[in-house]
Amino acid sequence: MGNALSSTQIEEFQQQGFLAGLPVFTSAEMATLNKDLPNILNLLEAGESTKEIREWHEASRYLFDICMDKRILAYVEALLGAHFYMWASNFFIKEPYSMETVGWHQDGYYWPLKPIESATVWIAFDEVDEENGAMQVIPGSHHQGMVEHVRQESDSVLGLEADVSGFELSSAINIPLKIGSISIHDDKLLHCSPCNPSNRRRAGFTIRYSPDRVKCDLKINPHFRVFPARGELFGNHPLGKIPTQRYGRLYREHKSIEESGQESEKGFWDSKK
Ligand SMILES: O=C(O)CCC(=O)C(=O)O
Repeated sequence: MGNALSSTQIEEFQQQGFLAGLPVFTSAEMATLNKDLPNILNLLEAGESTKEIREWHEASRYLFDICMDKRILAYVEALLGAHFYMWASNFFIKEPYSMETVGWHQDGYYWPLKPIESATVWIAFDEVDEENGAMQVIPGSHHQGMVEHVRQESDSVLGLEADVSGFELSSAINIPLKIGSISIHDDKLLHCSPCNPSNRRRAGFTIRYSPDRVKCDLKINPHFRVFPARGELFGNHPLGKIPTQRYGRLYREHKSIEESGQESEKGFWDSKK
């Protein structure tokens, strides 16, 4: 099949570590997705936040179909190659006036995956801009490899944040997105997002994809399940089951390296650098 991205766009991704503003869902499709979203949000129980909506594509066809949208997979194929799988998804929803932030981090630091060669698609469920807490990135930072992450006291929803002292933060840029469009970022790219002081919601849905050669340490994350996206998988990964119900949820302890308690196992972190 034809390449969904031009060679200039592929080169830009390799040099900058991200691409932004790629169109996917029409405004009519987004209207339907947003109309149906409460069916997912209503599955949260008292005291749970939208951060809990992780890997629910395994239980909800509504989310699974978004993750496997052919237009998205075509973009990802152009960047990750012919053989890759989808394995994670979650919402980053900042309600109006939310003070929550996402601290500087590299996704690859959190995941028990090697080699560090995965990509994240961020779908704008709303118009996203500087005013309502768009994601920020340091272009080209993925070339520096993995940086140390440390525990910080802050409003960040993440426990660990990257030590960005070696980076020029003034070079960070915002990633505004039109509703229904996506950005794609490399798992070594430094990124973050500020709070949302505006009166508009800022909702993004992220999906993580990895080339077949990327393997998960199942001792750290025994819940890891992959869904073949394009090409063939030879990596002997545990396969997920396509959900049959339209709206469903998981009750599951999350297992990033940090959440699994492996943070104290310096060996794993060091071997990721
Ligand atoms: O949406 C955000 O604010 C942060 C997203 C993020 O950190 C990610 O997609 O890895």
